[in-house]
Amino acid sequence: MNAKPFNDTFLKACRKEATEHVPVWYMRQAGRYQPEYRAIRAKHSFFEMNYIPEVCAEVTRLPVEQLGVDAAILFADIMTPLQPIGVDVNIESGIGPVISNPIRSLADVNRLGELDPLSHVPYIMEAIKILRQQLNVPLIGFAGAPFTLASYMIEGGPSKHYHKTKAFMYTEPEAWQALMDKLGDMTITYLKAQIEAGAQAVQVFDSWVGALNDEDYRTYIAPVMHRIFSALKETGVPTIYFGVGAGHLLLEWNQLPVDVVGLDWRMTIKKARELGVTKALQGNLDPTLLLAPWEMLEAKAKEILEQGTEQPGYIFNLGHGIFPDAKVETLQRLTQFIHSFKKNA
Ligand code: 1CP
Repeated sequence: MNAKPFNDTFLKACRKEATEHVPVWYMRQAGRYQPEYRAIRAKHSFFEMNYIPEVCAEVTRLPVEQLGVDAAILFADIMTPLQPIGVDVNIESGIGPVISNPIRSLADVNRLGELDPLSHVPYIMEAIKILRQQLNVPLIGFAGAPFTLASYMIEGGPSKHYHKTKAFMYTEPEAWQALMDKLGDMTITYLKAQIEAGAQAVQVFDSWVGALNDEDYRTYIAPVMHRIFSALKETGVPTIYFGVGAGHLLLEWNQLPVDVVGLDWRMTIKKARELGVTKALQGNLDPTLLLAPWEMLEAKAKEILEQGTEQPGYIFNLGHGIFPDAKVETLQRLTQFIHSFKKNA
């Protein structure tokens, strides 16, 4: 369907191979900042957009066609596999995921079912297959990491301090472990199914794990993340791990069998390298700069590009998702700027 040759710069960068230009994609590259997205969203609930593979594929392709990015990310949510295992979740406009039956006990954890991707989320697998026919850039599959999923499942929705989640972790160690085991299994099963269907890389979003200090991360989270990335390694597909405000965990992450580490804007790429991070890196423009004057945005992007290209294995991205008030034109101009960047020019 697509006459353009396949653009593999993103996959090469994941493997720390040299690339002719710096590859770029943006977290939340499909979303409310796009008039086309808003028009489709006006007709469907979030999950309906997921359930109809053609709509899911169309929304996934939007930013590839509109911005010219080097990778597509499947249009779904980290909550998508939770409904079928018994989590009553809705995505509410302007809020995010809201869960009516939050986890409060070991009994609640034990009630969660097991994910069977082919029967529970066949529409995701179908959307991936359609996209592989249509795209000339790699398709990134994704899932939420256990801590981040657990935070929604325990708090019942978005949270600032994750105090219910952390209190559960500290006071119900057996239930916490059972929950991490279940969510770990689910993440592995779900991502392997996405890879089987055609996803060419996978990103694990641990957006909120930065709420933990490094010692708690080692105790409560590192084992399940190790298990997830070890299982994915068998597939040979590149893996990416991302979190917000998690700079203090970078050395823990560097020990995981993951290929790429995603940084937010709080820590520079230079500093991450100085700390001893040896993985390929992805990031890390502060998304609020998309709302700043172009000259400021360009100067910051250039600084990040210079730091990122010090070593092979660099993918440009934002430090977190695009805000709804960003402009399509700004992202188009930024993408062109990144693609035309030449080291030491
Ligand atoms: O284009 C893309 O990036 C692909 C689609 C995608 C991805 C990768 C969506 C669509 N969600 C996600 C991941 C996701 N969902 C994360 C990890 C990345 C991150 O940190 O942003 C998280 C934490 C969620 C949970 C979630 N879903 C939120 C955040 C709430 C909070 O706690 O602050 C929100 C707002 C949603 C809804 C959602 N998911 C995706 C979109 C486009 C939207 C907005 C839906 C709408 O139109 O109402």
